[in-house]
Amino acid sequence: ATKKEEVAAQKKVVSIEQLKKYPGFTRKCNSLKENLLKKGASGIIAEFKQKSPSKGEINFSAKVEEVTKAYNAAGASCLSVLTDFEYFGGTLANLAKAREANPDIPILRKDFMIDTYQIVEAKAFGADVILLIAACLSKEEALELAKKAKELGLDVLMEIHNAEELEIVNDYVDVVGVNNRNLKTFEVSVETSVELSQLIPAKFVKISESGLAGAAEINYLKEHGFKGFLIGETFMKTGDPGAACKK
Ligand code: IGP
Repeated sequence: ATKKEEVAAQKKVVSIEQLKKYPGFTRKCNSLKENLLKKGASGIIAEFKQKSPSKGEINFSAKVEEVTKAYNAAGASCLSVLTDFEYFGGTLANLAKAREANPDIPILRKDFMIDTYQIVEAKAFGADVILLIAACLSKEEALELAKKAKELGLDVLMEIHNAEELEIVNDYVDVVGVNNRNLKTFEVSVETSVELSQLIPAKFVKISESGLAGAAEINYLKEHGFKGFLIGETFMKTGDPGAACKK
């Protein structure tokens, strides 16, 4: 099923009115942007990702509560939980479990957001931040989704991977993420972040996403103004993701 069909089917099962009654819907959100700007923040956005289109299985035995708790204890600035099932094996249940285990750290719902229904759903299941992928959205769609997220008190992370996509970034966006992974070839290059860094208006907090493996790379990105670093596979592929995040 396409994401559109999937969302349409879900809407029939759980209405927006029902989602608004979930306890998560009325909680106060933790801000990713504020956390990244805190003095001494690690900037690490640690992701729970069990499989991916580029790598296949990464870690099917990991437990979301355990791993996210360990990331949190290791000093992550934010958690990222995949909820897309088809490509990443993620679920909304994983998001809810991560929230229950970690009340006070921002959590990003990682999915392909195309409908305001998913924004309400994100909040209801405990997210604080949503991802908007510029490559998947028109300028109008991005605006509608970002507006809705801010209305619900969520932070908005907009992902770009080239200069043209900066056109889609709007004033409701809190954080701009540069994806180092080329979505067509799956190749990763940290230079993508460095090249785009000067083009991103200073009012946005900048993060770098994908393919990050070590402290040297992170320091290099910090020199180019990046405050956040989204890391999944490097942690998840080890037997102990929390310990890997601590390093
Ligand atoms: C994490 P990595 O290479 O550290 O596992 O990457 C994250 O950046 C990646 O999962 C990601 C992603 C996305 C996944 C970035 N943008 C959009 C799904 C959809």
